[in-house]
Amino acid sequence: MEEISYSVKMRASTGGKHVSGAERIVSPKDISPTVAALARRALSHERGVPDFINIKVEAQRGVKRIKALEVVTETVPDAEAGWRKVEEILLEAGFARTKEICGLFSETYPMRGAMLLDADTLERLEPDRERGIRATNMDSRPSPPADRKNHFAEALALASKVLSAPGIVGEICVSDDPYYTTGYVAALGKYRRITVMKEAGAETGGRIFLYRGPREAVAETIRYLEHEVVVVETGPAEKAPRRALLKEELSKVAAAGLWRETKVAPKGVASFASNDYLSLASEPRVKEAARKAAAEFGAGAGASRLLTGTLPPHIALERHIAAFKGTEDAIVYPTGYMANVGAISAMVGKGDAILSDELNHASIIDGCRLSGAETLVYPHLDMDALDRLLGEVSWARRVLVVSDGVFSMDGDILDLPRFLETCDRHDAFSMVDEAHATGVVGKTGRGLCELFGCRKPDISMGTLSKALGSTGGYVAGDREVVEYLRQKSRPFIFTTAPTPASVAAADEALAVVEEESWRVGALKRNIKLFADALGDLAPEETHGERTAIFPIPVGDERRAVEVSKELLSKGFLVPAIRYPTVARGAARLRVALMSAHTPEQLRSAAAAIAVNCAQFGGENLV
Ligand code: PML
Ligand code: MG
Repeated sequence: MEEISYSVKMRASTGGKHVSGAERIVSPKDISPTVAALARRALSHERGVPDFINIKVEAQRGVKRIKALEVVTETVPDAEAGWRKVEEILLEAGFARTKEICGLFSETYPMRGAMLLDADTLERLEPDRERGIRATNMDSRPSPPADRKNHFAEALALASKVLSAPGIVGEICVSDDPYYTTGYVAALGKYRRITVMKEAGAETGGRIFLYRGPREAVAETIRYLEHEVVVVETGPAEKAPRRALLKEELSKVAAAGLWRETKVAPKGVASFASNDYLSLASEPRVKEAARKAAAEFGAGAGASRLLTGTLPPHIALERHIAAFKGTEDAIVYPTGYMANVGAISAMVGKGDAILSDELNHASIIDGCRLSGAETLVYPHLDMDALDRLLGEVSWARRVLVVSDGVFSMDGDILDLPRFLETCDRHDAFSMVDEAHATGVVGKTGRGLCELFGCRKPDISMGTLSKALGSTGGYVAGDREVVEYLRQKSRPFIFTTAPTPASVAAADEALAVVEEESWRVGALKRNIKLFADALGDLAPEETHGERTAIFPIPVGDERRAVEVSKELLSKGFLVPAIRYPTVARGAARLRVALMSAHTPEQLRSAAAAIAVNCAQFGGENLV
């Protein structure tokens, strides 16, 4: 044990409001790195940059050493179950008025320290109710890194000190950090971690210390809690078993209302959840093409494209896409996701820059990450911001600007002429993802260039999986660009070629789109009919055009799921879209229209949506 120890305490605030606080007890040689680490911590708190950082270093003699409480993890599915667990533990530990004790958490959030409660009479014993009791002057061995918050290690040290105080028989803690949902009950020598004690985002929390003993001894208990210097020996860090870690993460997902299921489309309901906009997945011509290709070329391609996996259907489809898009060449990937990841990561790398719209699809974001280029995110559809940012990346060797053409969760459309003009002026590569535009936007469904009557981006990406009813992704562009991708794009090179059936199906679907122009026309009529029926709930048109995607804002994640369930019970499948697909608190219903919807289905769905969104308050509706 060190001869003299020093306590190092950091408090950071902005405009008098607490931002971050932490403390360590260290030997003299560790003062300087600890001060540095605590300063870094103060400067990196998500609550913001502090304007005042106070770091106090004080010699402490007579440091007391105690053992840490034993840690037990209680995995619960949600906060309700978490609180049932708390009551169970309190009963087991011999407390009678468990409900009343738990109920007092409605008063702890504004307090700076803990509530000190007589465990039996529930009398409040803290001299200053606003301030509460602040358990400080403790650390653990080993001590967790000081430069960032470790909720668990710091709470374990605190709880161990608190339970070692004279007269203290228990502690209950709910984090005051809105997104930290794990809490604990300390009693009978154990620290029982409860995986969920509040809903994510809830501004609640606090601590209650339970006391049993004579009133005359309370002052000594408070002195011990606030001033006695205690080092807690935790031994080797608790290694949560691998499975327990996964369970804990899963219960957090559930508690936040973000649980997802793989879904089978229910029978007998009208589905507004499909991207099969032109109903080509079930078109007999398309299915027949898939069947024939499988019969002739096999179920799988058997190798990657650059070995022997390239078969006649692959060559035919790439030519057909180039003709349809009016480009020199095209390259096909097994999925749309791979097309984005593959194109972006090949076009730019270290030393390069990407400018990416903040609402771009996850596959674009993943492509940016994989590329190793510096990614700058610009505000949604803000071409002035894009222009400004492009002026700031002159250090980059190559610059790529990437945007969805139709945004998958909002259904709005990129101003392609301005986008291209801006990219050209700064000599940046332009890339547009037309996953939700192909087969939908433009008079004959050829996408944004057709809508605007403008030239093509350097990289026109799209999928075969939505309006084209099959599966896969493509990039269309000049010969040089496409050839470059064939040589450099790892998701193209290092994977087995797409199946003959999926490729032949997409090829046939393209032919149907070209030959049966009524399909695109029917989809456009349905879009107009639905927008009229929705009235004020319909999103604004962009560039005089609507797409097949209608977002209906709800806001709260759980509420969006409730509305979606309510609609399903009325025969309409309209999915709720939640974080992480969209931002937290921006949950919505997402309606996707198809050419095959009947006018009656569209009108009744619009009416049911209007009723249900009003019924749920509608305060988030614009
Ligand atoms: C806090 O510091 O906000 C309280 C943290 C409680 C930690 C619970 C745990 O992870 O064991
Ligand atoms: Mg806290």
